[in-house]
Amino acid sequence: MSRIVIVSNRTPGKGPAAGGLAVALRKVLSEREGFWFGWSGKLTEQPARDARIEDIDGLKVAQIDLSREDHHAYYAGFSNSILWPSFHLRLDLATIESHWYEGYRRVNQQFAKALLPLLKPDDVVWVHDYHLIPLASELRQLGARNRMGFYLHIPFPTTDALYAIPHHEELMRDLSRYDLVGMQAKRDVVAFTEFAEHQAPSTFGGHKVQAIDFSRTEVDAFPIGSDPDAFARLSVSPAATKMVNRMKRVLGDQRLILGVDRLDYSKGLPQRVEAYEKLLANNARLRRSVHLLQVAPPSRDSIKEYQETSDTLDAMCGRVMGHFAEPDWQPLTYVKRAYGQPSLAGLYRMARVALVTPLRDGMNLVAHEFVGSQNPDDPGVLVLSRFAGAAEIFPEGLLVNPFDTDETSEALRMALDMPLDERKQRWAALMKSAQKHNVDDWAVSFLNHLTQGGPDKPSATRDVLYLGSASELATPPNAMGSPTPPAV
Ligand code: ADQ
Repeated sequence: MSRIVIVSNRTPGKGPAAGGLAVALRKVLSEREGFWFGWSGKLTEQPARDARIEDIDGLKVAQIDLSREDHHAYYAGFSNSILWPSFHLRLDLATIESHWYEGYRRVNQQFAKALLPLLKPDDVVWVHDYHLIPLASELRQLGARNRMGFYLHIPFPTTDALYAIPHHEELMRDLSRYDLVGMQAKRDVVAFTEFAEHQAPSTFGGHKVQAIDFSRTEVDAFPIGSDPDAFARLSVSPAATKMVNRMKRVLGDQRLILGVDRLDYSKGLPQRVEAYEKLLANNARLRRSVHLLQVAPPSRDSIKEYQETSDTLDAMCGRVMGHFAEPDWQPLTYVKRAYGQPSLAGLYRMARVALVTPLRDGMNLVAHEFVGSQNPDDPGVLVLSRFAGAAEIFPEGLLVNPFDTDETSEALRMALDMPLDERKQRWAALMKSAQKHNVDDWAVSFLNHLTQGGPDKPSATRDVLYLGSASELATPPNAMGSPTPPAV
C-alpha cells in the first residue's frame, strides 16, 4: 500500500492534538505508513535546505524552518492578508502588497525542495489549505509524478473575488496540477466550476494567456466534520462536568447562549452581539433569564484588521453591558482565551442555544461539536449562518442571514422558546448528519478518491509540458529528486 504524506503549513506539536482534524490525520498516519511535512514553527536567518526528521509522540514528522522575512510575506502577507479575506469575500479587508507573492512562492518552493528528496515514487501526497496552493506545481517542476491531492479548508471565492487576487491565474493553474481538489461544500464546487468554465484569461500586456486546463483534476465537495460520538462522551467526562458545575453556580437557572470562535472578522461576532442586543431590547421578559457567553481567543493579531475586529467587539460588548447590566445581573461574558476540548464540550452541553453565525465559513466545526455534545433528553438549538458550509448538511438548525441582525435576533427568540419535542426532533436529525459526516470517514473518503486511480492512472503532470518554460523542461518528467529517499 502506498505511503501517505500529509503536508500542512504547521506540523503538529507534542502533546494531545488540539482539534478533531489533527486527531483524524494522525489516525490516518497511524494506520498507514507515511509522514507529516511542514513548517516547524521556528524562524532562522538561514534555514537549512533539508528537512529535520523527528518522531513526535509516535508520529513521523519532517519539518523545515523559515526565514522571518519569507514567513511574514507568505503567512501574514499573501496567505492571510490577501487570500483569506478574498476567499471570504472581504475584499474591503484585503491588503495588497505585491512583493508578498514572491515570498509566498519562495516558501512553497522551499517546501518542495525539502520534501522532494523524501518522496518515494508511489507516495500519495495530501496538501492542506490555501498557504500551499502552489506546492504541487513546485513539486512537479522538480520532477515529482506522485498522485497529489489538495484540500481547501476555507470557502472557494466567487469569480469576481478571485479576479481581484494578484496572480490568480497562476494560482488556478497551480490547482490544476493536483489530481484531486477537495472543497468544503457543494457551493464551493459550483463557484470553482463557474471559474473553470468561464475563465476570462488576462490580456494584460497584450499577451493573451491560454485558458487553464482542469480536465485531469477531479474537483469535488468533501464536507469535513468532527467526531460527534467522541464529543458525546467528552461532554459527560469529569473535566466537562467540572466546567458545567462551575457555570451552573454562576448562571443559576439562566439559559446559556453560547458562541465559540477564533476571533476573526469572518465569524460575524459584532453582528452576533448586535442580534443579542436586539433580543434584549425587544423582549424585556428575557432579561435576567438568559446569558450570552462568547469565547473568542485572538488569532493572527499582528494583522491590523484582526486588531480592529477585536476593538469593535470590545466596544459592542461594553455597550450591551452598559445598557442592560444590573448590579446583580450581567447580560454577557466575553472570554478572550481558548479552552481545551473537554471544557468546550461541557459548555456546548449546557448551552440552550449555540450561535454559529459566521458571515462566510468553510464548514465550521464548532457547529458539529455542539451537536455532538448535546444531551439527547434536553438538547439545545443550533442557530446557524446560511453562509457556513455546515448549512448544507444541517438544514434542521435555525438558518439565518448573519448580516440581518433582526432575523438572527428573532431566531434566537424562537430557539429560546422552542418546545422540548421540537428541540429533540431537530437535534436527532442534526446528530444523524454529524455522524454521517464524521471526520474519520472524511479522511478515508478523500484518500480513497485520491488513490483510486492507482499507480497506473497518470497524475496531473501535463502542465509541466503545457507551461513549457525552459526551467521546467530541464527536469525530465519522471526524474525523482533522489532515487533512494532517506528513511522517513
Ligand atoms: P476555523 O476557522 O478555525 O477552521 P472552526 O471550524 O469553527 O473554525 O474551528 C476549528 C476548531 O477550532 C474546532 O475544533 C474548534 O473547537 C476550535 N475552536 C474554535 N474556537 C475556539 C475557541 N474559542 N476555543 C477553543 N477552541 C476553539 C477552518 C475553517 C472552517 C473549517 C475548518 C476545518 O475556517 O470553515 O470548517 O478550518 O476545515
